[in-house]
Amino acid sequence: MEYKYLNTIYYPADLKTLPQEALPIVCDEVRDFIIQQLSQNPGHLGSSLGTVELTVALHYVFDTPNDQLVWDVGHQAYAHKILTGRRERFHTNRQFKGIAPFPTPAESEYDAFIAGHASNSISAALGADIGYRALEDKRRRVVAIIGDGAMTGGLAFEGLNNTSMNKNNLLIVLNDNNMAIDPIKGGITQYLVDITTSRRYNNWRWWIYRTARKLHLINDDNKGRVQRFTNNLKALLTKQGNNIFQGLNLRYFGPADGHDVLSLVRIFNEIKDYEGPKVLHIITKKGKGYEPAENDQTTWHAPGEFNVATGERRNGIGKKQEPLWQEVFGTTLLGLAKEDERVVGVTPAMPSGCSMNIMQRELPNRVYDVGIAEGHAVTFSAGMAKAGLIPYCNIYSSFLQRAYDNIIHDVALPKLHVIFCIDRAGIVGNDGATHHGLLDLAYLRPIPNMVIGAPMTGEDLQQMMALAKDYEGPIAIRYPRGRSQSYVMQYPTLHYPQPVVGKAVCLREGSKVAVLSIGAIGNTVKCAIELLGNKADQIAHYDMRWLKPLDETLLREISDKFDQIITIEDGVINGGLGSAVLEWTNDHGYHPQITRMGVNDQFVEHGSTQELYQLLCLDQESIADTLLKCLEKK
Ligand SMILES: Cc1ncc(C[n+]2csc(CCOP(=O)(O)OP(=O)(O)O)c2C)c(N)n1
Repeated sequence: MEYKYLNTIYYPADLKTLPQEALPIVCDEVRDFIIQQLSQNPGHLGSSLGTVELTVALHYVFDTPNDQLVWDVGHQAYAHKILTGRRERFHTNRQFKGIAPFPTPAESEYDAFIAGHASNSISAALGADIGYRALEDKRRRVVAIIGDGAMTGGLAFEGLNNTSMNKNNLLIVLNDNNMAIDPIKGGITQYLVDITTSRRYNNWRWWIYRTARKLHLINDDNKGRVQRFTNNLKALLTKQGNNIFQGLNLRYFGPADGHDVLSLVRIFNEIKDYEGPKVLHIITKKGKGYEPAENDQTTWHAPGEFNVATGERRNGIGKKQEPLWQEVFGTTLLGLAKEDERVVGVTPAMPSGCSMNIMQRELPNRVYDVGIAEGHAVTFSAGMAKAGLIPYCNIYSSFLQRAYDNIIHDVALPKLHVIFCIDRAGIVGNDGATHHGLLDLAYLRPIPNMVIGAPMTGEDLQQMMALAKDYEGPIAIRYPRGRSQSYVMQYPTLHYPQPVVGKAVCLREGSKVAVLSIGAIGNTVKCAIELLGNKADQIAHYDMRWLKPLDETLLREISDKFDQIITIEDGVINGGLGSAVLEWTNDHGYHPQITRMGVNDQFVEHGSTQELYQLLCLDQESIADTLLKCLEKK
């Protein structure tokens, strides 16, 4: 595309050479560029369209990368990438070996922190600000940019609290579009809607502050008192009490129009060198500048490919396909909830992502969207279980990491009946390292009282969810992103009983090597075995179904019969199924040769799931190769 200004901008230094009057045009061009690019190479559209003016103004005013921009959830940072040396490679965004989906310091010095999981920006930015001050590098400014959705996370509040306790110059930009992925409800959101401010007040306050400084009436000791005084002045002028930020002794500016780039430039120029912590509250619109995205913000958070002119999405909609795993979860949960009034759903801000919105539509009072608050979601579920409800708490595998101690302390130790439905387990694809769900099997296994299951098919998921309802105690069911497979039923020798906790299933008898898989990767194993032709008879395949408790009876049979065992899992091999089988055989005096297949000790990059499984040697062909090699062993 021919753009008057954008084609000449490679880095913020180029942007800074332009006159201010050019900035609105630059914003239009960046916005158009994002829309055109994402129509062909899918990504997070709505949030990034909402931050175009903010990003242009930040890079125009601040001295990046010396000054640090800390983005919270980097899905809003596409304009930032485009203006910081990655415009010409932006068509590779999220692709295998292309530029990373989220800000990544290893990729660019302009990316201050990893930003895939919400609500970390204030803490990280505060630490950096204090660090630079401590190291006498006071010229560096640090800005945290956080959305109102991310602001519902407890970590953000911990950061705010600490910001008010420390000497720092942090600037927090609160990007308020009144949306997360789904509409946000809750006290904080309503509160932000209610905040108003007067320009007159801010001018007054600045004047008082400067005059008082000159007259030496303000020093570091009494600054807090002066701030409280000016806050009270605001209360008088605006007929409103202190807002939460002011209550925390943070200077509050706004709300400002987050789509008026010139006024953002003016405000940043004015406040960037104010001493002390400060919050600029801006109002933006998710999907700004592209009508379909403005009108249906949830769908257009990450719409897939689309036709720019018509707004038609090309997501295979209308094609008959296997249901998504999340849809199996959503419909099953609704069915269970209709049968049993104790069943409730809990989600930390992902009702559409995990398909709990299926139940939300029919039984809205039985679904609790608690905000981006995984730890709270878990402890809240514990409380519900204590009272006798049966909470199905659905959290993506990688986000559940945020709630580790809540699982241990609040659910497992008191042995409460919380059912964890762990979506996006395994490789998730283009969202990359921050979002892969590769650790859950390993991090849940050591927790006492925890039961861990992984269905191989959609039917298995349904059965496990139903079984979990009547199981007393914590139980986790993990399943992947994407479409569920149902072809396990094609096994000729299949004897497939109703699931029982801790009972594995023999999918195929074999004479020489036993393959033990867990979860949906068992489907790939099945195809790999079929690739072996007449050698397939030598391979036995077991779907372990439960990582904990392990099916010890079956393990004994397998260990008695085979001296070669292969374990395969869609997660790290440190601590998962392979480790469990190794430990069990060792502890019970068996010494088979065990080949553990899974993800080695590494963070996995981004790319399509197919590319990544190949990279990890967990695709059909690689698994078939490993099987062949094992068969060739004496
Ligand atoms: C810890 C964590 N939980 C959930 C998510 C999934 N997630 C990604 S973006 C998002 C909404 C963020 O809302 P907001 O901060 O307001 O940004 P917006 O998308 O509105 O620009 C959610 C819930 C996440 N990235 N991290």
